[in-house]
Amino acid sequence: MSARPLTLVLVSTPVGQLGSGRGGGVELTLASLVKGLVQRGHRLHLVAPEGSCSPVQDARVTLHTVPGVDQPSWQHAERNASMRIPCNAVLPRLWDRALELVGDGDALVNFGYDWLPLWLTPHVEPRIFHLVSMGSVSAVMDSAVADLARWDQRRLAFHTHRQADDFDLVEPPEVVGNGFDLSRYDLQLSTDGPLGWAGRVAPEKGLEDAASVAAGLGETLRVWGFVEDDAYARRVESAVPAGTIEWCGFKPTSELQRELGRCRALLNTPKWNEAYGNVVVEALACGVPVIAYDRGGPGEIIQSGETGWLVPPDDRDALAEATLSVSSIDRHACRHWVERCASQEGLAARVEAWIRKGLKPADGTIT
Ligand code: HBI
Repeated sequence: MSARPLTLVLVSTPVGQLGSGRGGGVELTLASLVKGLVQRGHRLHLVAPEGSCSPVQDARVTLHTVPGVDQPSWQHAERNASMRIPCNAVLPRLWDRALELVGDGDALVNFGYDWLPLWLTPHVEPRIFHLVSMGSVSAVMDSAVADLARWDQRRLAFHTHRQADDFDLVEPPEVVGNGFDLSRYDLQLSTDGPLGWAGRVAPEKGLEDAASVAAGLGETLRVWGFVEDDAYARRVESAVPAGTIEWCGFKPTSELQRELGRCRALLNTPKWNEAYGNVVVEALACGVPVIAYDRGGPGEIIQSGETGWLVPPDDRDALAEATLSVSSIDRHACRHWVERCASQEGLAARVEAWIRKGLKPADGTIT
């Protein structure tokens, strides 16, 4: 007998409206999951900051928005910074609304990387689940995750094992990967295109290394992404010959995939423990091999020699060397990996299984 459909309340990140790009990778994850869960017959309430747009127009998805001030981003806070709640904060309002809505629902799923929802979980009757969106960036968050893991680790899921390894857990982690609407990405087979780089333009993404490799090869590097840190972008640009970087800006998926798909390779240079690496999968979905530091999620996603090349972290020479061998990668293999391991259908199935497991009584009694 197929399990009955669930009613779920999904709570978005408090660091930006859905659709603004300010929420980073979690926006893409949420959009994929909303589509995938609806396709599986579930009913969704989506709670997000005022000004957000729903990723799908569907009678089974209801968007609820609340006003308030963005939560300061943890990834730009000092590791030992205190938890801050701004005046008129959107975060507590998101949770006021979510807890009101879950009355007729089965569970809440949190996509924000914040202390409050983690702390709340053992104290409220509704079942709250957390898809953790980053690796370790804050001591306050590390201990909140560790505390919840000791209360009931089934409430936590991660995108990759490398991300989960950052946290003090009590049993093997639930790893759900990520998922994309592959109908939005077209496989392109040209192998003589430019080098590309994509992601939020901020220090933890390591653009300077990719720019240096492109400059060393006498090539232009096409750069897509939201410039989050202008001073950093200017520092990167001034460190290479004029014209090395072609800034392509933050593009909607349809434009991004068309332009990105023309690249002969994507360079991926994370300086932090990237939880997953959405742009890596977006490139692979278009047939673009990825040359990346063997660090964080990208180091787990890329099958070196099959869908790209992994090189020792921060080794610019190895990155340049690997760029010369990218023609040996079969671009079909890049697309096939995504179809097998990162479709939105697959993600929705893995997330549903995670939630259903967590809804069972902890002592394993049969309900
Ligand atoms: N910081 N406080 C806070 N809360 C979030 O949800 C959050 C963040 N920083 C970055 C972020 N989320 C997203 O960019 C994730 O996709 C990484």
